[in-house]
Amino acid sequence: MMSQPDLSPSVSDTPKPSLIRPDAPVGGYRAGELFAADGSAVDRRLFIDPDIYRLEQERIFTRSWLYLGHESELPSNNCFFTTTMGEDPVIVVRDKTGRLRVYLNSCTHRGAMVCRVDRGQTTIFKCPYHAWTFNTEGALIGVPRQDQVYGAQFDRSLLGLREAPHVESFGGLIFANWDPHACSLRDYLGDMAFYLDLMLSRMDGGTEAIGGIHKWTINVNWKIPAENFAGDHYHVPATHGAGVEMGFRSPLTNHGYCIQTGNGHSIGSERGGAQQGTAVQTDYDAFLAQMRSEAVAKHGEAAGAFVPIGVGTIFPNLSFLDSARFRSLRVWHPRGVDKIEVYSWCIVDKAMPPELKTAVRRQYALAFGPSGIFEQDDGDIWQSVQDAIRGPIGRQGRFNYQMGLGREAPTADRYGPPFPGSASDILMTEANQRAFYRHYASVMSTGNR
Ligand code: UNU
Ligand code: FES
Ligand code: FE
Repeated sequence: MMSQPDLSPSVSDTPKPSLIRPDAPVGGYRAGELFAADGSAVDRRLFIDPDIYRLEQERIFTRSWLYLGHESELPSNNCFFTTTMGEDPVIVVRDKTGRLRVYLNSCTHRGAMVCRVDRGQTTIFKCPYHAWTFNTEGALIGVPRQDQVYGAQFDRSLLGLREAPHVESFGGLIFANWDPHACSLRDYLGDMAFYLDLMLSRMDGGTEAIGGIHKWTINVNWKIPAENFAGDHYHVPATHGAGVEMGFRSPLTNHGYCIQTGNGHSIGSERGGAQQGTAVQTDYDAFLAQMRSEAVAKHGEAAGAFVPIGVGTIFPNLSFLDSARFRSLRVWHPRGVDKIEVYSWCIVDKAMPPELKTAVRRQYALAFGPSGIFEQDDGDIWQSVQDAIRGPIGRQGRFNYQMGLGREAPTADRYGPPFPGSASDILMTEANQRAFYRHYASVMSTGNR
């Protein structure tokens, strides 16, 4: 296993993080009004102002690679599911040739959702409003009484479903991007791809999502959970104190890493992994040991410390939680400035024995499903944040992210090659949140992705 890192900050090897340009316009504001240059303070209006929210929808959610679902949800051709990219509803389909495609779930006639169910298998989408019908390639193939009511000059080929220009997957995770000029998903993930690989491709055959998707609503701005999962270990002893005391979670130490991998993505990794669950589950311990040795064989000794990998957020709103008991992916779908819909998946290795998959799913549901003890702890506090910043006084001032300032250094200097990104030498730091908001500020002010 790895040796303990030196805890003294090394000034010489601390990379200069990109700073927020104070004069850059962010909607009707200047960036300097909303952010400290290093991301260590963020204006409360970011979480409550509808104009900022509208700007986020345009600048972030139409230009970022957004996670839609797991490839295992589309096992055969003509399978589909529906979700949203920001506020825009989409249909994700594996077409008749097996290609993944994403369509705006809105009829080109007069806007109705052409698909009203969560998932299924079909060769056509028939709009319930006037019954225009589209195939899984998005083409308009059926128009009731077309000859009678539209005449000869009507061109169906111009009226196909609006299609997202880029759809790609990484390690079984399907993403799409509305921006015609988007970089590749691989480039967008950047150094995060290395760690995602450690989480998703440990075993031959990769992962699958099991047990459907949990969906629920929390009255909170989407950035609060995104920054929490970016690596807010500091909240664990307080927010989840009761669960820890009752033995449903291993107590937190300050040993681990907060890693910033660029583009606003980051990982928080508790050494050895959090044991979140109801009981000792020796089967999973044995399976983890096997996963760890495979990771070590592939990437060297230090990789063992990243199995399980911990928590993390992939900018803007995909988070993961890979603990010593289960793995979950979740998307914090924005539904207005003060509301989200959470989609949450339980992920397992296909190679796991079936009984272990069942046990893992149970541990996930009891800890981080919609009624899970830790999910409930977080959701309750997050709603209280939103309630406390709604009023005219509450929306004034800034949130604070000063913890662990200046302790970041190249990950490889601390943990050796091949580990990319920049890392803090302690677990309890807000380095990841600062990286999230520096990237957020850059996207919001320049529109760059
Ligand atoms: O419990 C959580 N939401 C959590 C735990 C988040 C980040 C780090 C550890
Ligand atoms: Fe962190 Fe209150 S102590 S929000
Ligand atoms: Fe939490």
